[in-house]
Amino acid sequence: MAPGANLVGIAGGDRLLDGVHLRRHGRDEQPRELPDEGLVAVLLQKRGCVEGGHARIMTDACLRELAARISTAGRVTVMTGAGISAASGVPTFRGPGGLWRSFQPSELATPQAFARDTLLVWEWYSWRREMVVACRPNAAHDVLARWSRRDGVRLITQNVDDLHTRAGARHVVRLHGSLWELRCFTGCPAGSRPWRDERVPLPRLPPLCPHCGGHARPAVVWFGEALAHGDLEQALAATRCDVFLSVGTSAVVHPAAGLMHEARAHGAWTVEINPEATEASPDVHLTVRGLAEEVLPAIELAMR
Ligand code: BV8
Repeated sequence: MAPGANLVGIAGGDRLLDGVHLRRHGRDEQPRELPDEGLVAVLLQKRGCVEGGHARIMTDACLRELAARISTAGRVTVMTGAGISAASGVPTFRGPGGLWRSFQPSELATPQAFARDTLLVWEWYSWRREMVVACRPNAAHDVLARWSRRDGVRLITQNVDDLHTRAGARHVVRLHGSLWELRCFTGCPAGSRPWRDERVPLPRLPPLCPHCGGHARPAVVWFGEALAHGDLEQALAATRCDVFLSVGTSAVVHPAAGLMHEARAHGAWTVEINPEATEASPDVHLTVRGLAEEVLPAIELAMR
């Protein structure tokens, strides 16, 4: 790779994300083949040590530094969004073919939309269940499942696909609920506790509450609805950490998008892993422009 060339590369072949001059302090840094991992070239923008937007390729040294910070930290919190499930085949919300592309969130993911057209909303959730049931956790889910077994590691997700849990992750805080759980829409006492129903397709749409016979709804958090108190409490407690990793989220939806800022305010070193810039990019200490399913295994490898 010629010095000065524009590069943005990610393992598994180069893909031009954005052109960045490679020269830094006059020294060129070249990526090195990692055994069986192909070329891992992660563009690293390190706040405060990059001049004029110059970036450098994540060399082994940088990867090891990032890995060292994570392995030596007593408390590591990871928050994930739809991007972590992209490699599993689950469409993101705002990306190409994204869930929100053809529908406005407010059109479907709100209690008003459900009351207005219950069947339409259930057809949408049923479609998402049919899509997700055919997906498998990917390498990024697997790395976080292993990390979740370590003391001091907290895993928070905005995703409702339960792929973290299917990968074997422990203590996952599911901020926005689960596609695989239902609860009573009319709010009958017995039906207010979510029950799991993984049948695909559901025998009847809209499904009914087994307690009162009223309509059942997906046990997800819709826009305009409060997060479950316990989940938000756990998430806020997890912002008291040494390293906060934000993986695969556009950082647009609140209160989830506020957690990174909370963590930074508590003194955490904050890292974003995302192939694209997000609302959070200007505020994190470290941005790794890469795909979760490539970057997380590379970090884990460097932690060995
Ligand atoms: C509430 C469940 C109040 C349902 C979801 C402050 C400021 C502005 C607005 C608000 C605010 N506070 C509240 C609001 C309103 C609203 C909100 O945030 N609106 C946004 C749109 C501006 N928030 C709410 O309504 C929340 N509730 O505030 O209640 C309240 C309080 C008390 C009492 C009563 C009421 C509830 C929000 C939860 C909504 N439910 N999901 C369902 O899924 O059907 S949100 C849903 O969308 C997801 O769960 C997720 O949170 C969000 C999508 O975001 P991402 O996951 O980040 O996905 P996205 O596609 O955007 O980005 C993917 C990223 O991955 C991209 O950056 C891409 O580059 C990257 N990527 C792609 N491939 C990869 C990758 N990264 C790594 N590797 C790859 N391979």
